[in-house]
Amino acid sequence: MASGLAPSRFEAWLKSAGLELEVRRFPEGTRTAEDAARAIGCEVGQIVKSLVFTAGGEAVVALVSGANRLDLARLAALAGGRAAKADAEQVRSATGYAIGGVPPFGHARRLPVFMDRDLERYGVVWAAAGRPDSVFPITPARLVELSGAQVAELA
Ligand code: 5CA
Repeated sequence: MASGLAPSRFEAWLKSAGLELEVRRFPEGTRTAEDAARAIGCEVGQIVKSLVFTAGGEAVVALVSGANRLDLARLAALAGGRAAKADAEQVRSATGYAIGGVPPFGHARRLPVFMDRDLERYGVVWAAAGRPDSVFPITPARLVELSGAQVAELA
């Protein structure tokens, strides 16, 4: 838990799930991958973008390296249906979190998750922790395990 501050909803969820992941808050903000990398002092490629799309009428999550642009056609092929970016309201209803703070797991509903294989290049990556000023470090292997992600070429 971030020191001196009440735990966020995502931190409370981590605790209830028995997961000991360290959430770090950066007052300067971690809203975008670039913001997060600057605040943390890591490579932008180490930032996990948790992007929500609809494919075949269903919400899906793509965990993409901050250095990459997602290839919609690749995601569509994996998810089985035409893929389109979810709007802010769809993101909130599917994940329970607002754009800029969407975590890679712990969503409001169980969603299919796909992970960019380029994230596996790093020993540690950083993902959003429910708020636009909060992130947590995790190994790619643990990220796959906890999100149930299918690892794929997404860039
Ligand atoms: N906290 C950071 C780093 S972990 C973060 O959440 N980055 S992110 O990339 O996962 O979330 C921002 C993404 O939300 C943008 O890359 C963009 O794809 C998406 N986004 C931003 N504005 C909108 C919008 N109005 N509608 C739909 N998606 C949006």
